[in-house]
Amino acid sequence: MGFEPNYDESQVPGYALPDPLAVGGLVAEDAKAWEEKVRPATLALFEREMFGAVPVPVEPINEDLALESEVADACGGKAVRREYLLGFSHEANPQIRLLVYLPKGVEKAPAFMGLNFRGNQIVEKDPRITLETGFVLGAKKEGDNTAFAEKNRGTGVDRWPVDMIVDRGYALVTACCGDIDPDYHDGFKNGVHAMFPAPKEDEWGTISAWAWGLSRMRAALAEVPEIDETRVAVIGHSRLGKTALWAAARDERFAMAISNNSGCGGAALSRRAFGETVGRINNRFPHWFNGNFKKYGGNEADLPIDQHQLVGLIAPRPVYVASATGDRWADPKGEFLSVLHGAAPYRLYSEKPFGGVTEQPEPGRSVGNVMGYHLREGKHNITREDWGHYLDFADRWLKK
Ligand code: GTR
Repeated sequence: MGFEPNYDESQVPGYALPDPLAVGGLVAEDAKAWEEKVRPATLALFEREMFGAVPVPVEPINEDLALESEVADACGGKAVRREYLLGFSHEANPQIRLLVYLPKGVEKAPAFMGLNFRGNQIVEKDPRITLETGFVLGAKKEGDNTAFAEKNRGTGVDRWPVDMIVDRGYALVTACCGDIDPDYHDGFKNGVHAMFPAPKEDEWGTISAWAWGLSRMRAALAEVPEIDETRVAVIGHSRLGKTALWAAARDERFAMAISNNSGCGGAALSRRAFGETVGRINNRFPHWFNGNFKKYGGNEADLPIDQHQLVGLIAPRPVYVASATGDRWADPKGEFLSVLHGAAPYRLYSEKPFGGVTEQPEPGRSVGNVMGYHLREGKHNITREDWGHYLDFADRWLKK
């Protein structure tokens, strides 16, 4: 199979997108039919054909949140910073270390929750933040990664602008994605996978495990009195943007979702096969999606779903998708089109969910309504400019 990426708009194959309101013979004419029939049927298709369902554990798995540390002078004195350890009632006992920033003077803060690639110590150049000792992106699969993790201390300050976030009255919760599941193919033995039976063809890969971890993290926030766990926006960049969309689609307790440059398997329409394709992503990252998704490499037309429906599954909750001009691998146009065509379920709740937008806006301008979108000038990244738009959007929909 030739998987050379296509960057020529005229070479995008003709395609017909599945109707988000008519799935498996079920039709949603109103919000009730959407919620009771079409939404569950759509979610089941995404589980079975793409991300994979969470296997049933042998014993019920309970979680436990323990406070590890607290400092009152984080981020130049603007925030209280805590570390918590989220553990599970299983002998494999994977542990997720949460790094939490609380804005001062806010009683019950809404929060942004997102995973990071290289450990919590990237967020601030402060030696008191516990170093990630497990697998981090860019390091060796096995063995001692601590020197690499230490070298990356404070390198994520622009990606995680805590000053902006707490100034606007939001809390921030992050954890290393590798704490939930190390990002390499190990036959689903490490991370939280170790607490569950080996996955079948239709059961989870790494993205679904990350989403499961995010849900457990959100639920655990019930024990953090300064945060309002009913107002949590799940956010992610790139592969973690794919994860944020799936996390919000499967768990309606996330109040908002933000996908930054999520691309193939995230916001980008698979059928456009522009930049990264289903075949490429499955070849390079066989552990991200489930076994069934492998059928669709070079065969996108046979997918019973497309990514606009993933966006639609978040309805009626606010959703925001962002692209970057230099991130053609992630297909900015395909990311925009998912919001446009994912609006159908949203229209069962409000008239102009995307604010009447029909064309991809010029770079730098944020558009929409309860569905938001912007195209940033620049490369594949998440920046303070992106966060500025996300904070404005959250002010509109998450503030009381
Ligand atoms: C790339 C991958 C993308 C995106 C990106 C990232 O290698 O092809 O789908 O996930 O990694 O996560 O940075």
